[in-house]
Amino acid sequence: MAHRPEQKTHPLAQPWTLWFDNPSGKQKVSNFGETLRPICTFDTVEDFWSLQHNLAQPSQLKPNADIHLFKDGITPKWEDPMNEDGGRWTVTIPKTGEDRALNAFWLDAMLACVGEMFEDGSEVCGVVCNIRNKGNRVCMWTSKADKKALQLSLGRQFKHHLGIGPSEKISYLAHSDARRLTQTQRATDLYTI
Ligand code: MGP
Repeated sequence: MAHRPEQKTHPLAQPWTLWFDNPSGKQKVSNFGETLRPICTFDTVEDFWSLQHNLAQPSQLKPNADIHLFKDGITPKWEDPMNEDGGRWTVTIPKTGEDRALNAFWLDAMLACVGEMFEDGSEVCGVVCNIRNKGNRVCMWTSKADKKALQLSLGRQFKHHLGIGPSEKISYLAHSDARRLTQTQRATDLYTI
C-alpha cells in the first residue's frame, strides 16, 4: 500500500463564522437580519482557503448583498453585546478597477482577521463587505467606540493591512449614531484618519 503523508492542518487562534445576507432592498431597523444566515464556521487555515475558493467573490454578488466574517459567537448586528457600544471603520471602494479592488480589499480584510494581525485584536468583532449601487464598502466592526486612541490605532492598522495610503481617508461611525441615521439626516462620523 502506498505511503500517505499524515494530513496536517493549521489551527487558527479562534473560530470564525462567515455570514451572508441578500435582502431584496434596503433594510429597516425593525426587520434587519431576517435574511441573514451563517454559512460556515471554521477554525483552520485550510478550511478558510477552501471556503474562499468555493464561494462567490464580492464582485459577483448582486446589489444589497452583504458578507460578514465575525468571530464565532458574535452576530453581525448592532444589537449583539460585543457590537452594541462599538462602531465600524469604512473603506469605500473606488469605482476605477472596482472588481479587482473590491475582491482584494475583502480578502485582505479577512486575512487580517483570521491571521490575528491586529494589536488589540480582542476589540475587533469582524469585517463586512457591503455591495451597494451607491458604492461598495469593506468595513471593520470593533467594540467600544468611545475609546478614541484604541479606535484610531485599529483604524490605522486596518488601512495598513488593506494597503491604503495615508492620503486616503477612512471614517469611523458609531453604531449608536448609525441607528439614528434616517433618510433626511446623515449620521456624523466619530473619527477620520
Ligand atoms: P447598511 O446595510 O449598513 O447600509 O444599513 P446601507 O444599505 O448602505 O444604507 P445606509 O443606511 O448606510 O444609507 C441599511 C439599513 O439596515 C440601516 O439604515 C438600518 O435600517 C438597517 N441596519 C443595518 N444594520 C447593520 C443593522 C443592525 O445591525 N441592526 C438593525 N436593527 N438594523 C440594521
